[in-house]
Amino acid sequence: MFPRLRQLALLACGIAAFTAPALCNRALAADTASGSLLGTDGTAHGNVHVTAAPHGVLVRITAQGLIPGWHGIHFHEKGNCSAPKFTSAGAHVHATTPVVHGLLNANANDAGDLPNIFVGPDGNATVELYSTLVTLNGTDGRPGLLDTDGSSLVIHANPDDYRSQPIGGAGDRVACAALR
Ligand SMILES: [Cu+2]
Repeated sequence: MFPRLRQLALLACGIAAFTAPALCNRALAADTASGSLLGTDGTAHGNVHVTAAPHGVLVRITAQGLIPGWHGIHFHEKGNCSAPKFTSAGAHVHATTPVVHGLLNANANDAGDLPNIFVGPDGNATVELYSTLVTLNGTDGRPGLLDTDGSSLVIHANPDDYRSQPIGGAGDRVACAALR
């Protein structure tokens, strides 16, 4: 929501809180989140925007300066992208354990799973993706990206094979965006 609209929603909620609390909760929940993609040496690599959809989230990634080729990406469970290896971002977003990874795995329950992105010869990638495995605010019993410790989007060095455990062979974490 644009800041001005959000301000108006907050004002309207102040007035309507007694009559329509459900509507107010809806208006107050964030409907977008974003973060800057950082490399392990702190280099800026673009940004990530997440928009709440009725049954999941839309993700737009605009990345530069990456190594060309396919890269696995996932939602990780903490909104903390600290150098040098982004282990601070934690494991993948998940609702239940043990976590079984892989978009092509029949037993998967890994809510952080996302399709690979392709970085062109110029080092750029511009993609829009959709996931129904998470929500922005934890609705429908699915993990919320904006929970108390936040979340991040991590780009890995290698493609995700969508099957092997625990991260599809995607390798090192090469870029990370803390979402807020
Ligand atoms: Cu990952």
